[in-house]
Amino acid sequence: MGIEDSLVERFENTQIKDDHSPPALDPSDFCFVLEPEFRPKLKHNEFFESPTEQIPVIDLAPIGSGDEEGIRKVIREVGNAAEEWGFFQVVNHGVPASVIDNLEEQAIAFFTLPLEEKKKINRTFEQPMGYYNEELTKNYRDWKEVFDYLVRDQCALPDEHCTTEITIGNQWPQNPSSLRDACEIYAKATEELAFRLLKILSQSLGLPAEHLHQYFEKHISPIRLNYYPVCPIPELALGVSRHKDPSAFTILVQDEVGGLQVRRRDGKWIGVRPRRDAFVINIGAVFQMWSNDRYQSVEHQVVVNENKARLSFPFFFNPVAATNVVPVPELLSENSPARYRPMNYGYFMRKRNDGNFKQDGEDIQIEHFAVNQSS
Ligand SMILES: O=C(O)CCC(=O)C(=O)O
Repeated sequence: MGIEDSLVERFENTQIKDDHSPPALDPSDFCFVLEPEFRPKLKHNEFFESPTEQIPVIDLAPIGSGDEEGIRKVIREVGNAAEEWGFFQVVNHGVPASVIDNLEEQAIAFFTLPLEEKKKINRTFEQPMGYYNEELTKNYRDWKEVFDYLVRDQCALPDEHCTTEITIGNQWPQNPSSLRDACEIYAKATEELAFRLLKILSQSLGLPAEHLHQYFEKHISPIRLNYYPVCPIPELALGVSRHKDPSAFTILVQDEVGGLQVRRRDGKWIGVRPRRDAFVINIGAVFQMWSNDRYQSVEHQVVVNENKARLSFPFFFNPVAATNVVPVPELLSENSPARYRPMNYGYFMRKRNDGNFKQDGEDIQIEHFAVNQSS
């Protein structure tokens, strides 16, 4: 039996246990199979125990408590984690567990619907919000299904040629009818957390708490419901291939299955142990530029498994499209000159979104805007 026959057989066996009909993902077309160098080294449930092999967990309880010393400690811890890891978890974050549980329940009800039903709100190039099961990361098909929606219901983005602005909005499914409510309640709660974190991150750089708020008045942040079905070939495919986020930062909640992996500075992959009471926060491209590389946007990926589907909900906190992202002038000096040229955020996002649909080369990265790089 050749590798192709063996993959098809493993896939068909998995489908007997799974309820999808027709399947939303089918590896027999090989678009999921990664080159050996990109295949996962660790399983979804393999974690290291030592503190240098776990991203930091930060308790946000002092924020809003009036405990000045406690607040300073949180700001220090966040700054250190953003510098050392680009990733950390937060507990006592203020988002009620019931809001997350309710969204999980509705997301499962949606993703376990027949494919034709989900495709009624299929995402397209022109309508980037809705359901999608064909996303590419770094030119490979991801073993995942997604539902994307905007936190603010509508936003303005440059068109395909970056010549005019277009307005995009949300698409909601009729079935399950309560998904929209669950999504909107989750968006409101996590948006508040995003603004709290924005203040902490600004202060951790020595800036006034609300220094960066001006870029988020009409922010263009989407939330994604990720559903990773059981996968017959978890050692050959990934739920999401290695990538860095184009956001300012990302706030993610994951269920108990595990699968998120982060690349440490020395190149070693580390599994992020799921915690029901925590959000995972990671620095994105925009904060890396604002901080002039003090904070790192770090590669991460998602490993899938043969036994249990997984859910995660990232909130990509994105500034308004018209933002010209540059290293914050207050953080620059003669010894620390700007490492980046101005980058129009709408242009950057448009180019990144194009990469989700096309299989033709590298995604745009902030390195394209590095000083001394040709554009
Ligand atoms: O599912 C996860 O834990 C991470 C998801 C992710 O990196 C993404 O959706 O960009």
